[in-house]
Amino acid sequence: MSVQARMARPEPAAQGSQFAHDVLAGLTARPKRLLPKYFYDEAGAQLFEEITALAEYYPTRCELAILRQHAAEIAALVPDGAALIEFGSGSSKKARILLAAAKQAAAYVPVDISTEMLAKEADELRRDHARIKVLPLETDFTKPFRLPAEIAAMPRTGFFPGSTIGNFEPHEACSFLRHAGRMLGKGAVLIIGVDLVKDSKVLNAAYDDAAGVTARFNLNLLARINRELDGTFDLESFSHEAFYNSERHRIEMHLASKKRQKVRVCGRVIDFRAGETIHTENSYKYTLESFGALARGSGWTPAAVWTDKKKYFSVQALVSEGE
Ligand code: AVJ
Repeated sequence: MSVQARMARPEPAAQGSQFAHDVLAGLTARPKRLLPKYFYDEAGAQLFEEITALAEYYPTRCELAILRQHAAEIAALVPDGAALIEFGSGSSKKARILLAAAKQAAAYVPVDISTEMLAKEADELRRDHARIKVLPLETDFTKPFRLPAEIAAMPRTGFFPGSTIGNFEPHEACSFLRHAGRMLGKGAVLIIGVDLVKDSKVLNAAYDDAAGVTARFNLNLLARINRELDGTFDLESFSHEAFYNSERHRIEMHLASKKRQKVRVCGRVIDFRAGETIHTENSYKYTLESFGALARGSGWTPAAVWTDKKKYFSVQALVSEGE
């Protein structure tokens, strides 16, 4: 690889230091917290794939069913010669459904922080969709970023599946939607997956599965800190907790310390009380009304909503109102 090519992408050390910075800030805050975007190292991405296949984890199955059933209708919202920009593309499995139906699309821009997955999927997509320019972007989409110059003249359609928006606090979701609106342009469509409020038994089971896969996914964050930041977490002395907070309409995931203990991370000592938790994730659930209000308050007009039969999950089309 040329020096220039290497300079163009973020150095692993730079990413590590952002990770180190965020982890130390989170573990020295009260209450302790870690950012859910750090779940997805290689092991974490693999565990998340396992989660999506669990009987209790309905979101992926519901969303795929909605996308397959309404692919033609959704694809019809993509303008001729458009670039489809996906926020947090992962395996691009859902984008494949859209791209197969949206023959008029000219480019696909998967945006993700997980490099290996991004390069591998891009190669496969190029093979499967020769007519489409695949332009992967390795960046943290939770922060404003620049689109590739190749799509400057193309109309844009946003794609944000998976209910990843549920990881944001409502005010963060609002600022994300505003940035996306500015980036995609006035009149642009955003296709977004939004998980819906439902019976708390269904929600609790989805995030605390019988086989313990979600527990391993949650605990992997500590294993990652051990691996990458010289951490000394004993995974056996932390337990996975997940519950629906009905007042705040969100699943909360925590890692609870089973005892009073000290842990070292990056040379710093972190004290835990018995029972003290690290808050690792929120997964907000919306009603069609509450998400409509969030969208309208963030510069978008709801244009269409598709749900599964049980109304567990929704795929929504929003249109950008522009500045
Ligand atoms: C990828 C953020 C949509 O909130 O359902 C799954 C992550 N966490 N099980 C979700 C997750 C625990 C997932 N999102």
